[in-house]
Amino acid sequence: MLYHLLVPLSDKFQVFNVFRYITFRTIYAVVTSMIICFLVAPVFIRWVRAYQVRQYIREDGPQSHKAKAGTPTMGGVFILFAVAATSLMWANLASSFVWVVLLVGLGFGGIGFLDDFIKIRRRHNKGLSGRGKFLLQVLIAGLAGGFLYWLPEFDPTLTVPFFKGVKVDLGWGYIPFAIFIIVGTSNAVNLTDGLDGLAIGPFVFSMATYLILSYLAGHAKIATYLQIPYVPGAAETTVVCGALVGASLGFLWFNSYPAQVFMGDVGSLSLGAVLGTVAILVKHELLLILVGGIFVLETVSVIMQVGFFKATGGKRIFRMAPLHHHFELKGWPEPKVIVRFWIIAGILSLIALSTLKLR
Ligand code: 57M
Repeated sequence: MLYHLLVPLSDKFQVFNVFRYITFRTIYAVVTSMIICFLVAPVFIRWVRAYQVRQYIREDGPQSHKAKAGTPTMGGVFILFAVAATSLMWANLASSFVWVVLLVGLGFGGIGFLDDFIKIRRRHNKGLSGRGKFLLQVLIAGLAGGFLYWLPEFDPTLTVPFFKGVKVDLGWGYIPFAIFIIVGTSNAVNLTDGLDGLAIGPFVFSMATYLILSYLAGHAKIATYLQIPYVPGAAETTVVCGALVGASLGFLWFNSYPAQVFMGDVGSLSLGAVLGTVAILVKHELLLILVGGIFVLETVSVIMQVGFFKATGGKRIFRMAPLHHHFELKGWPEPKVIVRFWIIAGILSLIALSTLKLR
């Protein structure tokens, strides 16, 4: 909004020229969405307490989680509100990339909201059916993938880290690939969100990494110098990434141990889907394996545990999956598990950025 209102006035008021710059608008998108979270979260937490929108703890979980029963949940509602309001305020709304990210986030947030709402209404930790949730996710991700595939200025080919200039043309197969990335990342973040701040911490590192990558990919000279694909229009995605980073930091303020609020599926599904979508938009999809390494590790631990459990008639590789529960049951205090996962997430983000030079 501010971009459209103030840049045209920059002839008369020179100072408004600053609103042309993506760096300026991104910095203030981070600050704005964090402040919105600081203002809205306390009101939201009081409201959900009053209306009993509280977490039901599964019986088969770690005993330490019993104390968490009743923690307000669905904090993802104010994360999404902060991101949407900030993007509308600071982003160039003529950018189709901005709308793809926002609509995927709101779509997956709607699925998560429905899931959380059913859990609360039925007073236990089982919400939407797995199949129903999955089909809705595939539908929204498919619409996003299809839109990008047919978007004239978007090149629907796959780039490979470390190999400059290598492009894999999947043809219309790009659409199921995009669905896999978006739905996979969404569910990976969802699985990870099992300890206070455990999902949002690595998400801040991942989204900050893609904030940098979207800025680099969106500028022809920089992209050419780094020999990464130049993606016209990707730079504007940087502003939405800024809103996501700011809202995540604002949420972490309240979700840090001991959590005053959980994000709920409305938060984890939407944030994961948005991370996958941005990775596709800036054409660094495969790098997500590194940037989102914590989410990958957590998901792989579940696949290994369930697979081994079925193959051996009940034996387990880990004490419990996902991986964070394994360390909890090994006796690591919750904060130690959380901060160590953050440290790994930060290192993985740095290594991912280093691949820009390793080409
Ligand atoms: C998402 N949700 C948390 C909260 C959060 C196949 C199987 C691996 C699936 C997996 C599962 O149920 N995943 C769903 C994890 C839940 O958090 C809520 O869900 C939202 C995110 N979707 O925002 O609203 C619990 O996590 C804890 N929590 C915190 N702090 C936070 O900031 O402490 C969440 C956020 C909350 C709270 O206790 O209630 C969850 O874990 O359900 N299943 C599991 O993760 C279960 N693992 C399992 O079944 N392992 C088996 C399988 C793989 C064979 C095994 O290893 O043998 C474990 N999770 C729990 N109890 N809580 C074990 C059972």
